[in-house]
Amino acid sequence: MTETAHLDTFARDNLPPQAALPEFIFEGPQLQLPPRLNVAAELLDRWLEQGQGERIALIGERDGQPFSWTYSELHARACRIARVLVERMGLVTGNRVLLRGANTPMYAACWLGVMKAGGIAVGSMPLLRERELKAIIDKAQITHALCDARIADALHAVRAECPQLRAPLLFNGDEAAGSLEAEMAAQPAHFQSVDTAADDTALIAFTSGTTGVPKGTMHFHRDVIAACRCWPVHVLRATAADRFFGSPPLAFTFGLGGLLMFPLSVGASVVLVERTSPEALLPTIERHRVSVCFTAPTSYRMIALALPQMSPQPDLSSLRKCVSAGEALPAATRLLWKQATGIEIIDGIGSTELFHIFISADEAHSRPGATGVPVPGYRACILDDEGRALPPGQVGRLAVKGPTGCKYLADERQAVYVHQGWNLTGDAYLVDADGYYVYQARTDDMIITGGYNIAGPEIESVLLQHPAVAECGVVGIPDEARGQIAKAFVVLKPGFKGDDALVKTLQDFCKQTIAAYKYPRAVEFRDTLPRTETGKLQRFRLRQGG
Ligand code: 3UK
Repeated sequence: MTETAHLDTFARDNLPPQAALPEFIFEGPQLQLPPRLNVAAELLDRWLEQGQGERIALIGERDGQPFSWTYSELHARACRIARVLVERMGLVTGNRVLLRGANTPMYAACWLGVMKAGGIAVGSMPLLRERELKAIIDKAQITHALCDARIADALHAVRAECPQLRAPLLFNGDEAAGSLEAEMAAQPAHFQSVDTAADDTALIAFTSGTTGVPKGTMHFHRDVIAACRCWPVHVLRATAADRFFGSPPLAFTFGLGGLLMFPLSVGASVVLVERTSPEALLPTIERHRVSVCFTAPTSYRMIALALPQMSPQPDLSSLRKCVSAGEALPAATRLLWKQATGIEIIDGIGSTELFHIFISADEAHSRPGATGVPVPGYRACILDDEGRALPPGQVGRLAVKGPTGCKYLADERQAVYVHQGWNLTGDAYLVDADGYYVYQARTDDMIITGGYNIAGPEIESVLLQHPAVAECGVVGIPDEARGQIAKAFVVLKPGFKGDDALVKTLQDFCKQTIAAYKYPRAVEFRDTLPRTETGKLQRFRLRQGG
């Protein structure tokens, strides 16, 4: 390890012990990184030094009116925020700064300001309530907070119980005295980015874990830069002329990479607006001539189903790349999107622990039903329960290593994610004869029925091909005779009636397409399915019947 630039050594003190870390590999000239590195210097300051400051960096909307900031303007704001943090809020390097807000240019400026000042950014999902917020503040020992004024309630409510947390500054509000913007106006617009070590922690991202205490994943400055040089360079291949947009929150590493780090790394522009529901995506793509879109599979499906009925048809001629991650992309959804827009989706599996996508395929190499192949820079294999590599065609645990990897903040569960140098993502996969990785299910979501293993998503991908099905989720529920049976929760398209006859039709449809033992023995119709803020189906809630 190089000498830390952090005066506050909390992050370094709470890294997993050396023996519990995954193996890191840095293959190829792109991944030979210098010992001192600052994300903001690399992704922001560099463009000004190269005379590119007048390019558009961020586009936002306020009261329905679009506005944009150039790289110079974004830089000036990040510098002022860094100054406010250091001079007005007493930040020392290595302090943790909570960031709260939906996707807006100010949130992005705050994130970059924290990097410049050598702080550690801790994003938090906007919808978190008091209890969840307090768990994060306690776990990461957060000292500072910058919060969107419109969602400050939960933070205010927990402040009294968080002794180390200083008074937060609020942004995107009325900009009155005491707001972050008012404080910024009183500071000069230059701030030399702190000369952080490549292995100083830049951010702590909390997993959207469904049970227990949330896990904080630590990422160094070098992790972010390494991620920018793997998937974006080899698979996405965007250019400075691209305009990015999508739904994942910047508090989620899928969004932080896809909608901030990756576009800045190529000098492109990003649209950061708050409304990112499926209905809101198309108008924004049209209005801002978006060329690269990031969202979850369910969002692509809902848009593709709605598109043919729209009149007039939206102008999507600017769109050229569509990225899907967060959960498996069913073949039926890939096909629907292609039919609706002509675009082949770029699927990729990533995780909070590895920062971003590590298995993927570009639009020319995609295969329906498969995620793709390891992204250059990463290696992957399939292991059995004893940690032995499995041959092609056999289902086992997905294991990955590369320049990034799991580093939980003071957490015993490090030993669950990392085994013998490999990151175990918790996914059951197989590799086909051509080396493509095919998702099966989360390892703890495999359904075991009458001695057979069934992956819920396989049944889902069949049901999604039926004309009556809008959305569905298949989970195992307890059954006296078989241990478990597969139960399908189905949302129907408008005009279809969920009756016994349709249950039978759907079951027969499954039996015709996949092995008969896999058909869902129970089918229930629902108006909606439970999903997380990032579009993931909450299977545990379906299993609980809720
Ligand atoms: C699942 C996928 C099949 C898989 C993420 C891109 O989702 C992200 O991070 P999380 O920590 O969840 C990780 C888990 O989600 N998953 C994600 N993408 C796919 N399963 N196909 C996919 N394409 O179970 C994985 O282990 O919330 C995704 C970039 C950054 C991210 N943090």
